[in-house]
Amino acid sequence: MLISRILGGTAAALAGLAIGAQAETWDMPTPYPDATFHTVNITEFASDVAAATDGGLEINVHSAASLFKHPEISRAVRSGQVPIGEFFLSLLANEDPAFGADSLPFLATNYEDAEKLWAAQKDVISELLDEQGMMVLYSVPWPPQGLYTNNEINSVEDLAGLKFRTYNATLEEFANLAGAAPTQVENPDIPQAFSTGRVEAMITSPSTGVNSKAWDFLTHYTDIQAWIPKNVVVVNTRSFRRLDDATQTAVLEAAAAAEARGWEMSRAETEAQTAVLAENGIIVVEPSEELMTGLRAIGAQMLENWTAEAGDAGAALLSAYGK
Ligand code: PCA
Repeated sequence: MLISRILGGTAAALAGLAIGAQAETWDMPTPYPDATFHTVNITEFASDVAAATDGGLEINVHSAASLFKHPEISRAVRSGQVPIGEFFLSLLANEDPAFGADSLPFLATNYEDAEKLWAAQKDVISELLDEQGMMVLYSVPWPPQGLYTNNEINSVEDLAGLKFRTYNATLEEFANLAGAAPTQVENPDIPQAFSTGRVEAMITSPSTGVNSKAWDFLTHYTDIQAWIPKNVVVVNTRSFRRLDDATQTAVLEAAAAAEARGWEMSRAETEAQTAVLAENGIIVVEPSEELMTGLRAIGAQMLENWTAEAGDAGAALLSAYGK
């Protein structure tokens, strides 16, 4: 009795060890809160990987920049501190302008064009990340970016002097050209930045407006549909290669499914979350012709600056995109 119990226990312990030796856990830092559709999609990606590998690879999602601050996530994956992570693609525009193409105002403003732009960007970006020991798993866009304010905005002049929340260098340039006063605020800090008066206007998606309860501190949403920026999920190449073949395949298949699902979620969010803004009292406005003309002029100026900085590689990217 006793012996069999001991032997049974040992067998169970050995089985546990065997599973323990094979199973791997990946910590995955992401910048956005749990309710954000990107995070929901990533959670599903993680459970797809766990299911396809019978628990052999568990991805532990650390949302809302809880493990690394957003600007540190790409470096954490690059250095192998974590094997996988998500970040806002255009944050890397300071390394190469190609990363910032999707944040240029009025270059791609609908999903069809956003898909073409991603097709034109993907190889260039994959190569740049490969040089840093990273691989692109997939990329998902935010809905078209709109303008949140506390008054009706009829022209670019109405933006003059507004304390403007920004999320990357491109948006900062935009705010400066519009005569506003840019301040970088990370996504999870938006409600506090508005309630304490650090900022009083922003450009972002209906999704982020809803996730940050914009109606608590803003009154107007002007649907300018200015650009469609993307998040990207990357892995450290060495961490990926250490996985056995079947696990690598499971990750790539789950990534392809997450990309397709994410683009669908994004499209669906555009209308649904704009409606939620209105339901909560935000006045949703179609932009005036005067405002759009002024904003497009800023976009043209920014594209010119970008093209000058991006040189031949930038020209090739734009021609692959069809511009
Ligand atoms: N939401 C993110 C980035 C773009 C978007 O729509 C943010 O505002 O932080």
